[in-house]
Amino acid sequence: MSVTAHTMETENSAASTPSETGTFNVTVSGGVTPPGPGNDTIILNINAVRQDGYDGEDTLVVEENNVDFRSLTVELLNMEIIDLTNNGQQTVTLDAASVQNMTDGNNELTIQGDTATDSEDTVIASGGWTQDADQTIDTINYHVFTCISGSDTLQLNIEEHLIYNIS
Ligand SMILES: [Ca+2]
Ligand SMILES: [Ca+2]
Ligand SMILES: [Ca+2]
Repeated sequence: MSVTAHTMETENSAASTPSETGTFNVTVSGGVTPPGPGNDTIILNINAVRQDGYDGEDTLVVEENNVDFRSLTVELLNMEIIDLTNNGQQTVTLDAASVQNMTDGNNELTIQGDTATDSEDTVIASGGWTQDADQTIDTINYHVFTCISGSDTLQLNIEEHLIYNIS
């Protein structure tokens, strides 16, 4: 990044020529590109007011051991994937409303995680889900559950070998 500074006359707003030289400290907030229209990876911040993935296939990384999405205060929007990979054995709890709220108009949420024996992550979902035929997405096999919510059909894809308790 190149930064050029000029002194400025307050009387007539004339900028100095040449520009001043010196040392500048420029802080770019967090050093992280904010989410936008592309495919973003976003770390869940349960203390945030809102985390929005916007367009694109956005991955919400969960680092906590146990997250109940039904009671989070952070408003999650336009997320497509919850990633439980790494961070040990984790459990996430969802219901129909939390899936509907955190996804975009497609109402489809995919959950990926650790599948090795003794380190499986767990997904708990309530709200009246029905299991459909498994689907393979990008060579990974998923158990597929759907739920009717008003005029919308929600879809939950859970990576094979995760522990799940869906009702
Ligand atoms: Ca998105
Ligand atoms: Ca995005
Ligand atoms: Ca994990």
